[in-house]
Amino acid sequence: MTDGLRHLPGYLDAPAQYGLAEAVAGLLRAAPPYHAAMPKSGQPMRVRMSNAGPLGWYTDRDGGYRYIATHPVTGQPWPAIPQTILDIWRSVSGYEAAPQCCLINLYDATAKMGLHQDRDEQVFDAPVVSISLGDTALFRIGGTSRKDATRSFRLASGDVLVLGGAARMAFHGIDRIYGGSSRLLPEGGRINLTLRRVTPP
Ligand code: MD3
Ligand code: FE
Repeated sequence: MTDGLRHLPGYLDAPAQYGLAEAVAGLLRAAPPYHAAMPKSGQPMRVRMSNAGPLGWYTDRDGGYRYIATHPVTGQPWPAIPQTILDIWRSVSGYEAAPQCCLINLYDATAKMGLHQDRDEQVFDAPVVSISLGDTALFRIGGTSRKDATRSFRLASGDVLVLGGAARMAFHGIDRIYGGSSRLLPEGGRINLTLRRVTPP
């Protein structure tokens, strides 16, 4: 069902988590978070987002899901992906080239992300690598059809998830955030960093 999924609980120790949280705070000063909007309906997503890297994932009512090279509000290029994050990709992805997108998802205690596939990329041979910081999330993953059975597990601060093989195209989402479960982030909530290769190397 989820061949190619690797869950690495506690991959990052506490100092590494604090370092990453600091790095993300810096990225968000350069590229302030926003609410992206669903195609056609224009319904804003619950999660606030921003990006680092040459290509940022974005959606709005008229343009739909896509990758763009500049911040939708400031018009500036996205900040570079910090070296510590590139090092994590290098260590776990098994992929020859660097990720082009580091999507930053910001969850408050009430935010969720509905079941979806990641399919806006030009290449699917690279895994997706996800890093969790802050409050624990309840993650759900199924198969390549929306109707397939799903299973759930928790993603805690410092966990890394590698989605390769069949899991790369699996439906997945975040059903809930356990508010107050971590003290890493002063304001609470959860940060997810999702690393993706978008174009062929
Ligand atoms: C399984 N993010 O940004 S991370 C996303 O926690 C996204 O914010 C969720 O889904 C989050 O697209 C889940 C884990 C994850 C990320 C990408 C995947 C699981 C995945 C791609 C394919 C299959
Ligand atoms: Fe996703």
